[in-house]
Amino acid sequence: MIKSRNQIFSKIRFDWERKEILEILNMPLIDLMWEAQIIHRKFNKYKVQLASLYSVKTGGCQEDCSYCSQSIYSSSEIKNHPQLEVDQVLARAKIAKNEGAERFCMGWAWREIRDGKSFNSMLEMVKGVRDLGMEACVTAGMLTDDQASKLASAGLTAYNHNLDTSPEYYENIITTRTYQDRLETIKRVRNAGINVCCGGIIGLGETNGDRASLLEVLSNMNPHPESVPINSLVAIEGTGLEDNQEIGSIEMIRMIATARILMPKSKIRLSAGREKLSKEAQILCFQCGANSIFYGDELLTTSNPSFQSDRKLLNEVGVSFNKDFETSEKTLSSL
Ligand code: SAM
Ligand code: DTB
Ligand code: SF4
Repeated sequence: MIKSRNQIFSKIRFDWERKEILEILNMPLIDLMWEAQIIHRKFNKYKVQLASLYSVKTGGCQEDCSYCSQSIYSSSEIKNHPQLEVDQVLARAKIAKNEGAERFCMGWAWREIRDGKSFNSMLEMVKGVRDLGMEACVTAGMLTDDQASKLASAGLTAYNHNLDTSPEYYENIITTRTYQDRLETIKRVRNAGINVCCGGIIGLGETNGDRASLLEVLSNMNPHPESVPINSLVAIEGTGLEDNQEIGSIEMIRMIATARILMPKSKIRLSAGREKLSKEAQILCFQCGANSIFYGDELLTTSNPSFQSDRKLLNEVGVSFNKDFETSEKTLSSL
């Protein structure tokens, strides 16, 4: 039986059970949103963090993640490129900052980080982003303790490594790297003193039970990940999941609200798939706990709402966000 509201709200917990999570996920929507809102108002202000994403190394990845256009197993037509130069990445970070982004997230289509020239450049990028006064996040696959410690010394704010789905459903999606590998990577990041950014994707063909199971793993991490990206599948042509059925916006709202209840203080990031959500659905996500978005016209290989339309939306919603931007003369596509 689901616990009373007071029990749910009384403290931050790290012992959530799958059964109770599933009950929360399946609550009448109107009650679920109310519960999530109370928690959100209690633990957080209505401020949305704007995080811009940039693909520093695109395509040619050896992993077989079946949703991903950057995997060598996909036939997606994307613009592959080797690692970009440090200056080009920092120029882009500056533009993102001028547009109001507080965090700059850099992505590498790698299975794991390898020592050498590319890693040294990654460290320079992290330092450069921090020198701009922004938070820096990297997502580049698995890493060693030594690499994590070097990233921490360079000033890295957060490392993104998603679990993607439940332990049970995982092998239907990825076979080249185990769930345990992912958990160990996250532990290394945590041990190095870097904030953990870890979430997943809905729309992979998983059940509600799998969603509860993913949330169980995340919410039993102590401390909770500082950021929890909730992506909905962008079904990209050429990937193994290109024909997956689109998920309904209410499923996204349920996932966000449940994540907010389980992890009251984490940044719950309404991530990939926002282009498919109506303005109203996004507003409901903010209302029940989403307090971060990917901000900028591009994700990694797919598009995202424009800076302008997001600023308009956030102003309409009345949540606070970093308004300290100068609209850049330069367009991002000119880079
Ligand atoms: N290669 C690194 C890794 O896998 O950790 C970093 C980049 S990878 C693209 C980061 C995350 O983006 C994935 O773990 C997945 O959760 C998300 N992602 C990738 N493609 C996606 C898609 N088509 N739809 C939704 N989320 C996606
Ligand atoms: C995350 O959870 N979502 C972002 C980021 N972390 C790296 C990536 C979304 C990728 C969407 C598909 C694409 O653009 O290729
Ligand atoms: Fe590679 Fe990351 Fe894409 Fe998986 S999600 S194929 S690890 S880039």
